[in-house]
Amino acid sequence: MNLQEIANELYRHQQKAEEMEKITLRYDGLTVEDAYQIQRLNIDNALRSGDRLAGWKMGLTSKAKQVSVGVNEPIYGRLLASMELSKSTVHLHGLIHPRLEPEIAFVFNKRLEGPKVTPRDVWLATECVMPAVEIIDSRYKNFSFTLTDVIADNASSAKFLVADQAYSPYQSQWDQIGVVMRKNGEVMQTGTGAAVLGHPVRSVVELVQMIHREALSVEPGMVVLTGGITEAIHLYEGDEVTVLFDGMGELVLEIE
Ligand code: OOG
Ligand code: MG
Repeated sequence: MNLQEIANELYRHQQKAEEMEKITLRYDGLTVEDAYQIQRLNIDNALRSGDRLAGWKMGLTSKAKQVSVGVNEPIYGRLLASMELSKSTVHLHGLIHPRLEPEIAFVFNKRLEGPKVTPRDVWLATECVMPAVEIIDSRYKNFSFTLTDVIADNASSAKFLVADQAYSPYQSQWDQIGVVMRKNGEVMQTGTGAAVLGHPVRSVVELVQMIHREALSVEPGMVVLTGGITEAIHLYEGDEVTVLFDGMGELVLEIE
């Protein structure tokens, strides 16, 4: 099995926004470790063509997300600079079957590494916390995959947007932040920060421990998305999505 070839295939499908069969249907015996290796090789392709690693994302850190995709454990993915939206108008061009989910983002001013990192270490390394949304887009047909498939597909990463306003990590109890997501005025999903592993800081702890297995770390300046608080909603041209974070204003997205 040539992991580089699988990575190249996924990369092509990401670039062209063309859906594909699950890789686990075609390659027998792929492990989770292989899948993370494929993810890394895939991202190396992007880095070689001039992109930059902007940070990390955790996925499937809430029950709502796990149930909606039928995968029961947290995963991580890599965020590229090219995935970050700088304005609230989003073009669906280049996406296959995009969905949007509310998240809490951390930005760091110190390196975080090692197998024994604690929430205290995370707070000491955190510059700010921000409301965020992620647009995910599986490259697999019907948005259907196993744990191994979704890891290889960079945890369905596509785009993300963080709020204009940053907050002190100590401003809020991030597990108590309520979120209301509306589409075209209608409430679609509601949730609370605690949905993410009890507290979003736990997601950062888990990430640092997971990437330590590959001898990697969270670097100063990087952003980490801690995982969807609610189930993701489908996006279509013409939609207006607003995500209200208690006491922290609203993120508004116009889908074109
Ligand atoms: C996998 C990515 C999950 C999250 O925040 O839970 C994710 C998927 O749902 O396609 O980004
Ligand atoms: Mg997400």
